[in-house]
Amino acid sequence: MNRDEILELLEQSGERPVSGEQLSKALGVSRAAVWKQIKALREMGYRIEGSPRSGYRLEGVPDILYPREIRKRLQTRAFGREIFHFMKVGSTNQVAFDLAHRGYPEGTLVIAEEQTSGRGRWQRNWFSPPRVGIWMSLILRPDVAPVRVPQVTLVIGAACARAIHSCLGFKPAIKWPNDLLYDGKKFCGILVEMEATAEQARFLVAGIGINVNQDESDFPPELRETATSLRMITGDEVDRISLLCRTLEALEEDYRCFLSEGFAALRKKWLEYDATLGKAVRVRLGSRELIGTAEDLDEEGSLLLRLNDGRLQRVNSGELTLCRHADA
Ligand code: BT5
Repeated sequence: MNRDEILELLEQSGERPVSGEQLSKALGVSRAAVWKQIKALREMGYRIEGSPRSGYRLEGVPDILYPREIRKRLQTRAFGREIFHFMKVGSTNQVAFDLAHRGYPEGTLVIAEEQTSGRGRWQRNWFSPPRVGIWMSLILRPDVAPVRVPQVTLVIGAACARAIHSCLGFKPAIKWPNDLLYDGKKFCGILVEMEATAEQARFLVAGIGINVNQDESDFPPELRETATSLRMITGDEVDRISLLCRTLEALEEDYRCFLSEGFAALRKKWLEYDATLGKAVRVRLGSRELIGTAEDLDEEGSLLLRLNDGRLQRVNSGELTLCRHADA
C-alpha cells in the first residue's frame, strides 16, 4: 500500500476526518495496515490528528524534501521526475553514480536530508547536516566530449544563482568556476563527476549542495569564517521545496539551451553573476600555481588569465582564490 494514497485521501477530505475503516476500504487493506502507515507518516513528520475510530485529519506536512510534495510543485519535463529521497545517506553523488550505472535516465534526482560523507572536489568534504540544506545529485546524459564537461559546471552554477536570485531577491556571486558566495562567504558548491571514454562522456552526475536554513552555530568552527546559509543572508527561514523546484526548473531550461546552442549562448547568464573577472587571482593547477588578473571568460567557458609577466593563459579548470592586488 502506498503512503501517498493515504495522504491523498486525507487531503481530499480536508477538515472532515476519515476513519480507519474508510481508509482500509478505499485502499483494500486491513485496518492494522492503515494504522501502521499512519504511524510511519507521523514519524516522518506529517501531523495527522485523530485515531482509527474518531477518524484522521491531516494538519501539517513536514519540512522534509518528500518526493510527493516536490512532484506536486515541480514544473519540469525530465528533471526530478524520478526521485530517490533519503533521510541519511553517505553521498548523493555516489548513489546517483550507482543508479546511472544501472541505466536510470537523465533527470533522475537523488536528494538527502543528511549526508554522512558528502564530498567536494579533490576528496574534500562537504558538510551536510540534517534537514537544513539541499543536498542533491542529478543524472545527466549529454552527448558531449569530456573537454566540454567543465562548461556544464558553469551552466549549473549560473542556473542555481538565477533560481536563488528570483526566489529570495538577493544576487549571489559566482567565483569561477563553481562557488556561489554572498559577501565573500560560500553557501553553495557544485561537484560534477563523470564516467567517460576518451571521446565521450557516458554520463555525468551533477552534485549541488546549498546551505539553506543553518544558523551560524550550526557550522563547525572551521567553516564559520567562510560559510553562510540562505537563512543567515536573508534573515528568514527558506522553504526548501520551493527553492528546490525553482532550481530544477532553471537547471532544466539552461541545460536544454546548452545542449541545443552550446555554452556561448549561456555565457551572458553566467557573467551576470560573476565575481571573478577584473580581480587579482591565484589559480592552483595540481602542483602549479598561476598568479595574475582574471581578464575574461571565453566562449568555451575557460578563464583567460593575464599573468603578471603579461602573457595570457587559458585555464579550464582549477582552484581559484581571489586575492587583494597587493598579494598578487
Ligand atoms: C564543492 O567542493 O564546493 C562541491 C560541493 C558539492 C556538494 C554536493 S552536496 C550533494 C552532492 N553529493 C555530494 O557528496 N556532494 C555534492 P569544493 O570546492 O572542493 O569545496 C569544499 C570545501 O568547502 C571544503 O574543503 C570546506 O572548506 C568547504 N565546505 C565544506 N562544507 C561546506 C558547507 N556546507 N558550506 C560551505 N563551505 C563548505
